[in-house]
Amino acid sequence: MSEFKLTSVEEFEQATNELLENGAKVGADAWQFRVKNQTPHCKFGEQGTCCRICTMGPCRITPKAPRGICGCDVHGIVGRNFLRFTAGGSATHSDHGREICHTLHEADPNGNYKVKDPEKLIRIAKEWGVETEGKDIYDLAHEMSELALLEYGKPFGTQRFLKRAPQHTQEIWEREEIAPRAIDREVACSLHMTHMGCSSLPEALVRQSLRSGLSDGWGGSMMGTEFSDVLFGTPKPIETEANLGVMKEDEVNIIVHGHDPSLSEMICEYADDPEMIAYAKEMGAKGINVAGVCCTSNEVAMRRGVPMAGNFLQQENVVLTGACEAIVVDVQCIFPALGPLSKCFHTKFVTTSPIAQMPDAEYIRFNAKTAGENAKAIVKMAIENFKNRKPELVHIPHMKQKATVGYSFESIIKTLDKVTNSQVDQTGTLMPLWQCVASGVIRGAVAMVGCNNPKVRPDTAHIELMKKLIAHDVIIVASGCSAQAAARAGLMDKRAKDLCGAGLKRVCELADIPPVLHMGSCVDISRMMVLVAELAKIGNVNISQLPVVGCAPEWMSEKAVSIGNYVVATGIDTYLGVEPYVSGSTEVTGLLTNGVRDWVEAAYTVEKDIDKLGDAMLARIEEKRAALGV
Ligand code: BF8
Ligand code: SF4
Repeated sequence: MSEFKLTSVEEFEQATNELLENGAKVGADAWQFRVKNQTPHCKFGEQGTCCRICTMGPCRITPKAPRGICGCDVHGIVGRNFLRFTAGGSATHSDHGREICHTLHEADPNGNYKVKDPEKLIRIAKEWGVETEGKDIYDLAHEMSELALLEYGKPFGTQRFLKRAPQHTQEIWEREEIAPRAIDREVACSLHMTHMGCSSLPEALVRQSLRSGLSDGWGGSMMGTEFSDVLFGTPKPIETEANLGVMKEDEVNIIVHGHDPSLSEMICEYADDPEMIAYAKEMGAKGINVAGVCCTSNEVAMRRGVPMAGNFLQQENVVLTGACEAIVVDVQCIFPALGPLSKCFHTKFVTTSPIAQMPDAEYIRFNAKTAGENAKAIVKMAIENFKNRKPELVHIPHMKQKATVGYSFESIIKTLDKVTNSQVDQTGTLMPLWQCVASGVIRGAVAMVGCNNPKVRPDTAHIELMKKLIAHDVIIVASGCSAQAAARAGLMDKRAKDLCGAGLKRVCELADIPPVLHMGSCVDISRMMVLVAELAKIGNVNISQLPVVGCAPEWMSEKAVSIGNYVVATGIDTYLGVEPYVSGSTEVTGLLTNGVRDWVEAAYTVEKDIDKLGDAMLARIEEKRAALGV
């Protein structure tokens, strides 16, 4: 086995620079250039102090003009903007979850989508009090999908999955009136509250932000994760590779990008089809290579071992290799830049969802009923495009790392079963993990999540923080683009255990795991919620007492704010490396970084200095340990 070495951010950047040079030959634009045109950013926007929710405005708050025309002050304006930002994220994740529920409704033993994890379906049905005995699994799937879809619009009650939380957490949610009702209702209510002439009280706006976030994390996202597992299989540890070097010079490269696995799963099926492979060979390629970008990549990596080409700020890079026959997208985090960029090369930019339609794309509308033929048409289009490659423009940076991914909650439990050495039977529980934490062998855990953002040197914050944390015996669970940064650097290679402190290293050896566990896409942060809930129950403590924190050091999207809100509202302190647009209001900032602690036992910390951010997390973990007396 070759010697193990992490790939450095400098090496990432070197590869990117070469690709930008490649792009320059054909006049390609890239985010690196557009950032220059957009900085400095608008101060009102940055601070959240511009209101444009009615046409008496836009109103901008300055010392000379402290109120909008309607009389709203800066705290109301900033609070409303923050709530709208959250609602955008909550709607997005949850609508993805809804699509999955609709796909479940289409599940058919002879159709495009099957039930791959019937046990999980039965488990959730029992949890929801649905009769399972003697029922055909597909009838049950349809019944469950209808119940799940009702979670979006039911007139009464709160989210079914809230019952998964410890009693104490549920009581907080009730007491603070933030237990989310129907998912769509929380989004609509947020828009209603922020309409001209409704709420301008920061407390009310921040409270609804938490509630709307919770409707995502313990509602829409959880639905997305759970029913994706039912349809496509619950992830198990699997080997894969990450970084642009996974693209292949002599094969048809199809890049899947976006979030909804209903599309990417089908593309993978057809890319494996012998008929398609034979066709690719006929067209002069050695085979078909599917690789992913963003969360879709996480989905198919976790379930199929499909390699991860890159994360958010690498999406243009895959086209700049000149070796991408098709980049196939569904929804979210897709740069509209891919349209014009693909025109500089031979690449087909294929949009598939009415939710994400863009100029300069080939639109092949994808839906559950016609998924098979749609996917086949897309794969065929990519194959036929192979001959259009311009060899002089092909440049694939030969840089990749091995990664073990697929750590769903269920597979973490199974992994722990292998290492249980106690006299008492702990099979199927988190007791071994709790014992590692309580004894101090592992000091704590950090959930590393979120995006890239040009405001942070891409991937540095993710990678440097992870290196620092594991060296201090803090285990990492990662998702989204953070997980991909880790994989590309090599932190999901089991050999990265050598970078850990002695305690975590021992745990990695015993359990045969890497120190950074890939838990999936951003909707899969719901898996992390289940993990902390169960850990708190087994340790007989409150979630807020666990030496666990969340961190999004390079976040950019509305979804990330929705996530932050539900993580905080679940009782987990959350550390951000990029400022949300709230600095214009001392009241909103004060609530988010401190005041909400009185409601939900956790709050935000914002720190742009990465080293200090890491120190703050380590200090918090040690504080929690001391308070617990462990
Ligand atoms: O949902 S981490 S850049 S890809 S928003 Fe987007 Fe951010 Fe990546 Fe997935 Ni999540
Ligand atoms: Fe201005 Fe008030 Fe209208 Fe906002 S709601 S744009 S602050 S008048």
